[in-house]
Amino acid sequence: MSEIITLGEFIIKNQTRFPESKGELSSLISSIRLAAKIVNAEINKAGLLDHIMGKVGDTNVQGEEQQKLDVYANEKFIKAIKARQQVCGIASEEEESFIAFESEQCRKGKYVILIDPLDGSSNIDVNVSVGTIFSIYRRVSPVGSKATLEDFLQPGHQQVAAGYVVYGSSTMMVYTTGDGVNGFTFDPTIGSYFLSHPKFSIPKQGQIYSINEGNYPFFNQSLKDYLRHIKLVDKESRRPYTSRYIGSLVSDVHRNMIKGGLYMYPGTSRKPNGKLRLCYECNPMAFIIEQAGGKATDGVQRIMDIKPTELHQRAPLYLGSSDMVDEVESFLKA
Ligand code: P6P
Repeated sequence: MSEIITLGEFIIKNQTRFPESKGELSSLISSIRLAAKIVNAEINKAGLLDHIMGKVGDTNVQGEEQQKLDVYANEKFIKAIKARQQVCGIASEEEESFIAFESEQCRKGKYVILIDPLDGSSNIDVNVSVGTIFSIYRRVSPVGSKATLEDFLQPGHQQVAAGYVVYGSSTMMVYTTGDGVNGFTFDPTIGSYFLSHPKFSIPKQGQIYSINEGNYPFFNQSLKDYLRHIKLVDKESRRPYTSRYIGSLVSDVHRNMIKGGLYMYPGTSRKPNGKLRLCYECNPMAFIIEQAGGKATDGVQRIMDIKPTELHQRAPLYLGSSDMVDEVESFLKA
């Protein structure tokens, strides 16, 4: 039995990696831990309490129906993060613009955070797993001033931390601060997260591919050629691959992290930049995947090298096992 380490103990043990941060980053990650517990408790009751089921009637900045739980999750994460007075601002999928925290203490914060508070929320009403995604940067604006948009539009390789919470058959928090990826499973009987998946390492090759093939008519020919290739029967390369698509980025990526695989949300003739948002979905997942030994590209370039120009901009995403990303890129670049 490996050593029993709580997430709190792990955060403290690892904060020595950021000598310039006097525990700010630890406190910030800890606030995410707390908010995830609160959201998890509500998600687990979603089938019982109609006040959190279904749609809130509004649409978010993406024009997507807002589910009541993603509004709830957004409020809880913003409140928990703001209360720690460690970040100067936050950007969220559910907020049109970034929020610059006004207090003097917050303006001294060295970090900004971007979140997708409840990704895959359309799955809530059908009891399929959903997730939270977060990304943390050092601010580029002067400490003591108000956060600026530039603080949030940094390329992904500038991230100091990124992670996700998957509210699945069990609730897990998986995150990196640039020194590998570790997974913590929540024990609701104790109310703590325990280290359950130390040092994630995604297999270089896998046989699982995740894509919404309902969009096939709108894929470009090179992607269609790849999808045909992986369906051919070839014992040596263990083709045909297996299709697994949950419709929840966090869940599909989490499975691929463990078993190996490739998640794709490509650009199409209808949506040339795909559906996923660069700043708070693609970049944090790319940081995590690369730290676990995988790859993440937009089909042409490394996701984390893209310089964002808009907070909610979208990017095509291919991420997972490095050999599988290389293989699909060989078709896309042919
Ligand atoms: P589609 C959820 O809305 C999400 O952002 C990801 O979590 C998921 O992988 C994808 O969109 C599903 O999109 O178009 O296949 O339903």
